[in-house]
Amino acid sequence: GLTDQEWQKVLDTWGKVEPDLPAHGQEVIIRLFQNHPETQDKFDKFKNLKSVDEMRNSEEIKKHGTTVLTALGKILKQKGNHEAELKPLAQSHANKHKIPVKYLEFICEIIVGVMAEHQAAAFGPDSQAAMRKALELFRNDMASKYKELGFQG
Ligand code: BLA
Repeated sequence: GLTDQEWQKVLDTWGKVEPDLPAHGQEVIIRLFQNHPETQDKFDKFKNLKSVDEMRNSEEIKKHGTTVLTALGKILKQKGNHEAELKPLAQSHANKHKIPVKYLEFICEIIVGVMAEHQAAAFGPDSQAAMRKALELFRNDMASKYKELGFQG
């Protein structure tokens, strides 16, 4: 787990991201698709988007990015006691969307990268390390739920 101090750092930085979730979310999804094109195939609704320009102009991408970061923010605010938030998410991601843990790793690393660029001042090395720990906890707990559900992930 994380210390109180580490959670404090995670939530302080998240507070800087929150006023502009759509811009951060849009950037995260576009970068995910650019760096790991196989992830785009998981989205029926985004399969038609070919260029970065098309992605930038897509309101749906912005909307999905906002959904992702809103859900993640709710999880982080539980400081590890996120069972109620994680359960439905693991269920949909195992049974319906079929998202491997590897893809969760991809997006988590991209989230850290986007935060580092957009929030450089608020996101020093200690905060980055704390955020990585929090995201690792999220992924590990998703992975255990996947196992319970029989999804190899
Ligand atoms: C949908 N993803 C969702 C939803 C939420 C999240 C809340 C809508 C509700 C649901 O279907 O359960 C949450 N998505 C997240 C979070 C992260 C994220 C918290 O990416 C990351 C921190 N989901 C993934 C990854 C992919 C993914 C890595 O975690 C793709 C590589 C896909 N999420 C995905 C898909 C949908 C979805 C395909 C359905 C999209 C739709 O058709 O509306």
